[in-house]
Amino acid sequence: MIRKKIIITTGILLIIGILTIVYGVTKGWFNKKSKASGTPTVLLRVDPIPVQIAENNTFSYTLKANPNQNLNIIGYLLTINFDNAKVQITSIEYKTGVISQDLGQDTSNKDTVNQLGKINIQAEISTAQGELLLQNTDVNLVTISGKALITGIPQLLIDNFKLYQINSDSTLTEISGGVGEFSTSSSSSQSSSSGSVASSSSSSEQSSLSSSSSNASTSSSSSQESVKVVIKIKYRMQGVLNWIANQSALTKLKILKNGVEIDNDSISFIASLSSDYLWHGQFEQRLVPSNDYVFLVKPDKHLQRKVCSLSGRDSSTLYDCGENTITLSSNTTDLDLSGLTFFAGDITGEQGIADGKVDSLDYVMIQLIIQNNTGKDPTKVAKADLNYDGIVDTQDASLIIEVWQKGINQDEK
Ligand SMILES: [Ca+2]
Ligand SMILES: [Ca+2]
Repeated sequence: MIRKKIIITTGILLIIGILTIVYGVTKGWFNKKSKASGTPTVLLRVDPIPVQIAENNTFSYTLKANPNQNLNIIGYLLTINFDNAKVQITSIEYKTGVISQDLGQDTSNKDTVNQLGKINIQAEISTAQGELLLQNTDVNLVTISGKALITGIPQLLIDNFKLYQINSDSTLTEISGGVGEFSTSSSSSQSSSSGSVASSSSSSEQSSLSSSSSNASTSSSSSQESVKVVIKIKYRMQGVLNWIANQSALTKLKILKNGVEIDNDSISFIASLSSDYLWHGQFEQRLVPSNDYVFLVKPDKHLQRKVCSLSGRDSSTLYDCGENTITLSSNTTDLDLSGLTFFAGDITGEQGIADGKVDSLDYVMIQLIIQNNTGKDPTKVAKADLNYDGIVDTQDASLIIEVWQKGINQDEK
């Protein structure tokens, strides 16, 4: 009798226990950790950034993944498309995991790969517990080597990048990778890859309006005296289609005279958004009157543009000044750049600051803000609200895509 009671009691407790676990799983009790850390995102990039390769020369690129949080993966896949009339692949080595037999392709499939102009990468981790990718740390996935059949920049386009995470309850989560630099280069055959040229912005942000050009003026004053020039500037930012009062943007400026930067100190001024949707600002500088000036203007969060005339110009492509220069002679000069669009999106870079390129790092930063639902956080707005409407959202992300589609993704110099 007592034994029977114990069995029944144990049975009931067991059922309650199982029900509790089932309920807990459906309520996500055991999943709190991953919820709290936000949506996992993985950025894929190529190292080094492709540059021009001479005919018959070889190249070797490693695909590096960088997750925004620790991930325990059991596999990944991606597709790489290339122009088989321009490059041939000689080896495909898996650096993380091993090839999934009959699904992925490696060096043994290079004939098929070269025939089709397409590589299917599919890897699995051999251990059941998966492989840990550390937060904000590069991990090498695959190294692709090949040969250029004609001189040019090897264009390898990544598509369909996914990783598979194994969770603590043994379920799997599919994680889509961030937009890689490969795919950004697909939209701009000439300009993007050269975005690898380092553009170290060597500047103190707050040198403001003051005229600190004494070096330049004294050194050149032997031929001509410098005068104080006030330059009033107005310009347009991509995507700013609404007027919100009191919007301001730090704008950096470099002045070139006869192709040489006149001052080591960078100039910056604050531009304000007016109801004409143009940004207005002004600065003053001591300059020698001359006809060979060129300005480099870089508004906050935007790409730098090269300005070679006092009036605006069409802005659909990167600009070559040719022989054009600006003549500065009077004390007040209007620089009307309303015909020129400043392209949005340079908000970060590998060092965490704007780096003169609009690439996947900038895009991913915006996506993370959206995913973490922090688009109204004032620090995020200051950092990443590209269209100055007071929130970081998909419109800001779209502006970056738009820039890529135009094939413009770097500072003009
Ligand atoms: Ca950038
Ligand atoms: Ca916005």
